[in-house]
Amino acid sequence: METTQTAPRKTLYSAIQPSGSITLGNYIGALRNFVLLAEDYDCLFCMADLHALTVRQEPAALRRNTQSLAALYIACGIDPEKSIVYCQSHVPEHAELAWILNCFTYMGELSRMTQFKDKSAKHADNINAGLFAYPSLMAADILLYQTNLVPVGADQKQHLELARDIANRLNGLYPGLFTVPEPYISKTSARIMSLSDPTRKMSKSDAEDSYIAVLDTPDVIRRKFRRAVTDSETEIRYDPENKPGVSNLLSIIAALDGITPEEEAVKMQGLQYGALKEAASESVIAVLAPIQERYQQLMGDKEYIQNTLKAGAERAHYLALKTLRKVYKKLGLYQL
Ligand code: ATP
Ligand code: LTN
Repeated sequence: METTQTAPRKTLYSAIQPSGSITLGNYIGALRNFVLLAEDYDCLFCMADLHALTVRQEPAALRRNTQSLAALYIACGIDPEKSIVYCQSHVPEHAELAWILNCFTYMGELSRMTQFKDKSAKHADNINAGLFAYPSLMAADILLYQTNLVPVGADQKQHLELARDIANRLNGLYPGLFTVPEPYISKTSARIMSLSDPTRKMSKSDAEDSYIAVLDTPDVIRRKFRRAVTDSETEIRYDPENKPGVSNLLSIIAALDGITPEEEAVKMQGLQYGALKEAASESVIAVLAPIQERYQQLMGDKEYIQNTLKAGAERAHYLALKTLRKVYKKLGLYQL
């Protein structure tokens, strides 16, 4: 008789901060890929609300953004029965392990992080210890679930490297404690740039006109693209160095078409910039329409969202507690 043995699936972990309206950059760079990854891996998708607190948040907005992000995860196609969708603050082990990891992370390492430098410059009046220790909380997120793979954008690579260093350091002292996570670099992940300054990445905590929100109406999307910064030439060419605005529009359309920006440039050759912007608007509107429809349905059923997050937190808590107990024991914390 034939026996079929299936290898255990690898664990994949990712998170998004509910720090504002989810942007087209978050969708193309993160959310969209999560759906495909969920087919091959055991996935946890987290709403990193504790991370969001490293920048001042308005309480009502933070609550609303967290609920909205949960609905968006599901509206984008993540199945919460298969993947674990949950909120970071609902699983207390994150903060507990973060403390432990803080005791094994050096000031020098944390001060080298470019996100810390960028965000300190942006929020000079609030350079708090949480912003500094952001990477050790992120390492805790990842290591709690003995994660194998972490899909990250270029902006998060340095943090993941640090998480690996911390895991290796602790494994050196206490063998077998953590799985050392690998970065998962998607072949199709594009970095989407700001519409008002295409040399900077599109970010949900910047001015509203600089980003397309996944929940923007078609009119707003058209208006934002019409105002997008391009250049004074007329030629459509993919050249991020010299033509960042036009290249960004090409990257957006290409990412949604599933081709390279260079191929997209060939398709769009001869068009005027106005027509290119219109093509970008229509592609984005078409992709977002079904997501927005599903989102509205989900937001109409708050009980479903709540129950889903409750079930997600329970599943996450079970796994997280297992790792935390092991850590406490190996480190010599007195167990009752
Ligand atoms: P904030 O502006 O609040 O710092 P953000 O918009 O940069 O947030 P994050 O919550 O830090 O978003 O990131 C969530 C995910 O989206 C990460 O995987 C990140 O790599 C990805 N991402 C964010 N912005 C972009 C972008 N412009 N292009 C592609 N991917 C992006
Ligand atoms: N810092 C991440 C969000 C995040 C994360 C994580 C990503 C928090 N915890 C764990 C991957 C794994 C960001 O994208 N800004």
